[in-house]
Amino acid sequence: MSAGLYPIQSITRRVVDLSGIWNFQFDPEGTGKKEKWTHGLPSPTTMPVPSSFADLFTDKESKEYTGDFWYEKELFIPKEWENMDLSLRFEAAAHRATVYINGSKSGFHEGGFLPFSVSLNKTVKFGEPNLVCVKVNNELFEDCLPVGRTVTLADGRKMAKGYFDFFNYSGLIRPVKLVAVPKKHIVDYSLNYVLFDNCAEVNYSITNNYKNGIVTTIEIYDATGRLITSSEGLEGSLSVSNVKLWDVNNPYLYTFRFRIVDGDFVVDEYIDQAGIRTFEIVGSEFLLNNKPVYLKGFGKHEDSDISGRSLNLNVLKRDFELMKWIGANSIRSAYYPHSEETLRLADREGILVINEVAAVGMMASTLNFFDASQGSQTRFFAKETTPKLFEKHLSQLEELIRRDKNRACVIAWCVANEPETTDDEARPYFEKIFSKAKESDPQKRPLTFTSLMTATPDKCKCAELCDFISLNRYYGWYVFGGNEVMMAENVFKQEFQGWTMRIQEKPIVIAEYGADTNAGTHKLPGVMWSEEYQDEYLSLCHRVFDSQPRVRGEQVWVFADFMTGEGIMRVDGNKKGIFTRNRQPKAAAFLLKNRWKNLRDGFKSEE
Ligand code: BDP
Repeated sequence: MSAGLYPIQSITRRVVDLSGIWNFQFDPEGTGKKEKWTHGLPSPTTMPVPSSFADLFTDKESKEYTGDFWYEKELFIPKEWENMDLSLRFEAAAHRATVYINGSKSGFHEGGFLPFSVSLNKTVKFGEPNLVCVKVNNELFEDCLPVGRTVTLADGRKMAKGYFDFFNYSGLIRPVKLVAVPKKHIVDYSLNYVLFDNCAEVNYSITNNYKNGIVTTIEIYDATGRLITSSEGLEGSLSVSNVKLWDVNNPYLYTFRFRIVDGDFVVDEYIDQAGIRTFEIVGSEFLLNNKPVYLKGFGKHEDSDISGRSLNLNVLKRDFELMKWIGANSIRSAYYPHSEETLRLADREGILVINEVAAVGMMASTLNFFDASQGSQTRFFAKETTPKLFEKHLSQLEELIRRDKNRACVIAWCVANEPETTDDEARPYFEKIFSKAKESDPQKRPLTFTSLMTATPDKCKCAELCDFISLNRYYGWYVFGGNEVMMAENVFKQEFQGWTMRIQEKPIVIAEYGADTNAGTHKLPGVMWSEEYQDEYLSLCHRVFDSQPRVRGEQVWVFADFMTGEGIMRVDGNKKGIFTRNRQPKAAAFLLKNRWKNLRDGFKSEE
C-alpha cells in the first residue's frame, strides 16, 4: 500500500494521469458493497477527478453529504505492459478509501491527504478494459485524523462535525495515476547534506526491491544538464564542489538520476530534482545554509471557490505569484499535508514549508478556535479513543515524512495543530510522536506543534519537546479586540516574558495571528471586521514581534479567506485572509508587502 515514489516518466517508467470525468454515486444507506457496486454503479452521475464534490452541486444534501460515496472509471491497460509492475496511485482520497479492481478488493487506505498505491498485478486484464470502483468515506471520528465526530440528524442524514475550523471537503481531491514500472525497480531514495566551504557532501541511500546481480547508480547533473558527479551502490557519499545551494532567493535544483543497470541494460531509471541545502537551529536562530533566516509568510489552506480542497494548479500558481509579490518566504501547510505539486512548486520557487500532518482537532469541540480561547478542558488525550488515534497519527506522520523527505523546501515538521497540551496526558503522547518523527527523517529536521492560545508558558505541558516554539495567538481579536485593543499589546508582550523564562534560547515562530476582515468594509476609525482594523491589528502584532529578539518568524493566519462549516462565528467562511478567496488583495496585503520587502533575510540576527 506504500505510495512509492512520486510518479514520473523515464526510459523505463510510464504514467497515465486519470484526471477527467469519472462516474460517481452517493451511498447513503451504505449498501453499495452488498449490492455489488464493486462491479459497477447502478445509477451514477458525473464527477471530475480531482475534485471535492461539495461545491459542485446546487442542493444542500449533496453539499453536506456525509457517508460512503463511490467513483467508477474504466481503465485500459496496454498489452505491452504485461511484464511491468502496475499500480494505481491515489494522491489523496479524503478521508478513507477502498479500491476494487474488476470487482475484487485491492486495497484500503485511511488518511485523506496522503498518497497510496494499489497493486494491479493480480487483478488486471491486459489489452482490454478494466473497471476501477472506489468507495470513499468522509465521516469524522475521534480516533481518526482530522479529528471530529459524525452525528445522525432527525431526518436520518449523517453530518460530520469537525473539531476544526474548515469545511470537511472530501473525495478524490488529487489526481489518480496509473503507474507502470519495471518489476525490478527503485523503491525509494533519500538525501542528506553536509556543507564545507563551497563544497557539499551528498549522502544518499537507495532502496531497491531486488538486489542480486544488478548495480545501482546515482548521477548528479547541474541545471544546464552537465554531469557533476556519480557513484555506484545503495549507499554512499558524493562530493559536489562549487556547489550552488538552494535558498529562498535562488532555489537552485540539481537533477538526480538513479538507475539500476545490468551490464549495459538499464533495468530501471528514476529522475528527480532536489535542492542542496542545510537547515538547522542554533541557539535562537534558524540557519539556512548556515545563514540566519527570518520566516515571513502565511498559514495556508488548500481551498478555493468551486474547487474546494481539490488540486487546482491555476490557483496554486496564482498563490505562488502572490507570495512572491508580497515578499513572503515561507508557509505552514495547515492543517494537513498539502499536495505533492505544492511541495514541488515550493522547491522551484524557493518557499520554505513547515509541513504539517492532519493532526488537527485534538480537543473535543466543534468550535475549537473559540473554545480554545475560553480555556475549556476536555482531557482529550485520556479518552478511550486515544490509543487508536495515536497509531494513526504515528503512521500518517511517517507517511508524510517518507513522501516529502527529499524536498528542499521542507524545513520542519509540525506534528499537530493546537492539541490540548494543557493536559498531563498529552506529554507521553507527544514524547512518542516526536521521537518517531525524528527517527523517520533522514535530514533530522526541526519539529514543532502549534500551541493553542490557552497553552501559555505556565500551562503547556509539552513545549520542551519542540525544537522551536510555534504560537497561534489572537490578542486583539478573540481577546482584547476592538476598543480594548490597546491592552492586547502588553498582554502579548507579557506572554513572551513567560516563554523567555521557561525555555532558553529556542526560536519562536508566530504560527498564527489574524483578524477576520470583510473585504470592502472600510471604517474610520477602524472597527473589527473592517480593512482598517486588520491593518491596525497587524501593526500591533508586528510591534510586539519586533520587540522580541526570540521571534524568528511570523506567519499570518491566513493567506486567503476560506470555507468553514456554518455557524455564528463565521460569515460564509473564515475571513482572516490577507487575500480574498478569489485571490485579490485586501488592504493588509499592501501593509505586509511593505514590511516584508524591507526585512532582510537575516532580520534580528547580527550581521
Ligand atoms: C485558530 C485555529 C484555526 C482557526 C483560527 C481562526 O487553529 O483553525 O481557523 O484559529 O479562528 O486557533 O481563524
